Amino acid sequence: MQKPTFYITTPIYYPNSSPHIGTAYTTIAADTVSRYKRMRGYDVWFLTGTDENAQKIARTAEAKGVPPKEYVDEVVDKFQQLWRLLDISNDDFIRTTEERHKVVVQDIFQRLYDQGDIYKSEYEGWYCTPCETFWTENKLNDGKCPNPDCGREVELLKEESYFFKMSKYQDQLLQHIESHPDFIQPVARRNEMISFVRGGLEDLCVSRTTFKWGIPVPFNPKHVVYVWLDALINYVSALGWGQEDAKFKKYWPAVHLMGKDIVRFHAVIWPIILLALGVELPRTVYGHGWFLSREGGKISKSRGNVQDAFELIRLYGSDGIRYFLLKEMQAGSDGYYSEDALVERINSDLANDYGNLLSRTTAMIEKYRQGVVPAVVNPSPLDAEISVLAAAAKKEVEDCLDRLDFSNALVAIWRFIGRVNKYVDESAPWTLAKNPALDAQLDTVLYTLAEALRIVTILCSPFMPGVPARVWAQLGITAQPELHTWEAAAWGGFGPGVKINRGEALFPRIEEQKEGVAETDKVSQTVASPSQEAEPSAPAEISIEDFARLDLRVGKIIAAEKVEKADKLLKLEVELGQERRTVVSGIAKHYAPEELVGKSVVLVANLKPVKLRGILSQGMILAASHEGKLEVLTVSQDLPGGARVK
Ligand code: ME8
Repeated sequence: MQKPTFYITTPIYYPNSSPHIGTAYTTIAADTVSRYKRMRGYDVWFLTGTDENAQKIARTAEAKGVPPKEYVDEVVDKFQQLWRLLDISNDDFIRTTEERHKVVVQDIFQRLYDQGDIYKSEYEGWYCTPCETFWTENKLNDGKCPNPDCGREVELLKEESYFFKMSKYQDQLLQHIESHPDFIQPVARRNEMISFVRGGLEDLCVSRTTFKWGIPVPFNPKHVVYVWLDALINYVSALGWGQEDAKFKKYWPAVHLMGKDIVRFHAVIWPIILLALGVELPRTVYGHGWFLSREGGKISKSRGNVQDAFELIRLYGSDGIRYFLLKEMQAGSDGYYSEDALVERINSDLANDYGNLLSRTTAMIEKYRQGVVPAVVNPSPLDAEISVLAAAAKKEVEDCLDRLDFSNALVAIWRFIGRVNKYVDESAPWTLAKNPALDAQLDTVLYTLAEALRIVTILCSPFMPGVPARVWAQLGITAQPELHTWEAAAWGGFGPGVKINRGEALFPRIEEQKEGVAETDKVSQTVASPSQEAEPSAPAEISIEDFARLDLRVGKIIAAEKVEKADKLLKLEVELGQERRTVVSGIAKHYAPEELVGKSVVLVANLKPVKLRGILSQGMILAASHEGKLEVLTVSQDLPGGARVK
């Protein structure tokens, strides 16, 4: 039987600066739906890409003194790298500088012109280059861009332009919006759009003549196509519309996901282009809220409040970031981003609630049943309740994801996890284990825990794709993919007799040092501290296996600086082969930062990360100390960063 199809898109982002948490949110959200739909048996097409023919890109490139294409190639590469690091499973990545896109844009422009929907006239009015938007005088706010997130200077344009007859299709669009309640979501955006269209549409200027960067109008190459007309077409050009269009026939219509800032383009201009072409309208235009910073304001490059997304992934991992963003943005509202809130969520929801449930469960199965999942003999009403709640959680996740409500889907999963953690305490397996007469009861509890974890992990997999494989390994079911599918998230799938493999913490806690801890204590976490020099009482003997648990590596110090308001601490950037780490080290009294740069030191690379003065320190460099002197251990420059020290 043919699978049902599902086509989902993100906006194509402007590659005028590196991607950030805000841009990552939409892509992660689209990825989560894609993964979920695939698990539900859909044939999914997930498209993302970059919007390259913007005037602002030409200007940025010019300011940098590089040709625009060269400039975008470099930034697009960053987008693609970031999506890989975030486990984004897009099926295609369209760049509007590609030939396959250009031919469709030109074809559509020509068709609209030939049928009289595009006409030549003159544009006189204002233009906001950062927003790539035309504004009439009466819309301006104190002579500036009226977009509440922009407010920047606008430029006066007076040039020959082609116009698109938006007004002609206004009533048809309104009728469509009103008769299709799912077309624009959530409902607040739908209402905004209805009143916007009712207010009357003006014809749209769709070409520019004052610069060359862009797609030439096919019948008048003095003009380039207006970047928004060009950009919106990506959703069909990527499917080969009007060309080899089997893909278009298969997947169209789309679900378009985006931030609320650009709903108007997708819910008004884009459908009118499609109406004019006689193409079916998108299934849904969904406008989510913005990520705001705690200090206020949308997270955006222009506000200078973005954090390097690569750095965040390196520190906290893709799954933690995905979880945080999806949980924090409630459907229909804005979300707040702060690094402290991110760490808090990772520690409480992921490390404590989920990770701890796995480690408790595997520890007890190991301790009480030699690592073998027991069979259920006689479930109690409490066990039965857990199985009913698992089914309810699954249903709720499905309902939420069907309406793109990621946050509440996660709330439903975590409500279930919370209940299971409480069940452990209520059923007190450690007490049952003391009484052989209660063996069967203990078996049931242990089985219930393993099964609950299996189901939780299936439900989490669209949100955090890096997690399941690690849980399957610990539960001993890696080689049973039939137990990982969405349908398999039904109670009782876990066969008894499976041997588990207890492993590392699923989400290591990120330690934040509390204020008030003596500086020396902090320092002792990162380097042998001179203040702790007194010969320790002879350390206990360790085995070679114990020693092998240390991951010692050569690290090249590539940057060093003082940590503000901490006279003993230096912040070091250390290179370990492909990887870079930040290490906070208590050696500021012994080394000036510049003395360290270029040294190859020895790093304990698998030390649990710890936050010092708000900086996450990932490892400890070794140093020897004696009578107030301290020297970091160095190795010769011939050894590459990352080399093992044994
Ligand atoms: O608008 N919170 O590209 P863009 C949430 N090229 N989402 C955010 C965000 C934030 N703080 N900041 C950005 C464009 N986004 C056009 C699109 S589509 C045919 C052309 C996300 O690079 C959100 O999805 O400015 C927003 O709509 C998009 O990035 C804007 O990306």
